[in-house]
Amino acid sequence: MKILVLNGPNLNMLGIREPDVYGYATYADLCRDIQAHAARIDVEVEIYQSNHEGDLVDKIQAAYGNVDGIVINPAAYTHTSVALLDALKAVGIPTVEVHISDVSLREDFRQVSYIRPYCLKTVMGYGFAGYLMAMDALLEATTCK
Ligand code: CA2
Repeated sequence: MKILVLNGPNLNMLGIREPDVYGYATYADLCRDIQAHAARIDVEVEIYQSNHEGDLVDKIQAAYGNVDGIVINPAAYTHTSVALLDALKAVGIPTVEVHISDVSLREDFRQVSYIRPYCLKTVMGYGFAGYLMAMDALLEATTCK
């Protein structure tokens, strides 16, 4: 099984500011946690981060036929991007939405997620562990079919 983990804008800045919301760990720490979990559950993983919406759309399209599941934290694009929703719908790959913070407890503008209706589930508020929970959910969903 191959999982693609996609991260949106500014997540490469983790650990640098807003530690009260996102913690002190860095993006490199997040990637290490994901790689270690992939090895534990015996799945292949590719991790990709971009600050550009079109790059994320391109990566989703390129996953078609090559990836069994997608974990995505679209960051700010969560709340704005019909393009990401359309790309996910176009490829039809099982997808889990992740947020490090609990967006349900934050500003009104973070209450909207354009991709959520497409996703198998949303994991929010568990920090980096949410990514690992999302990987487990995809493994379970795709092996229970
Ligand atoms: O909680 C999450 O994972 C978010 O997707 C993070 C996004 C935010 O726009 C979403 O509403 C919720 C922000 C990611 C940017 O993270 C920063 C990293 C370092 C310094 C400031 C922000």
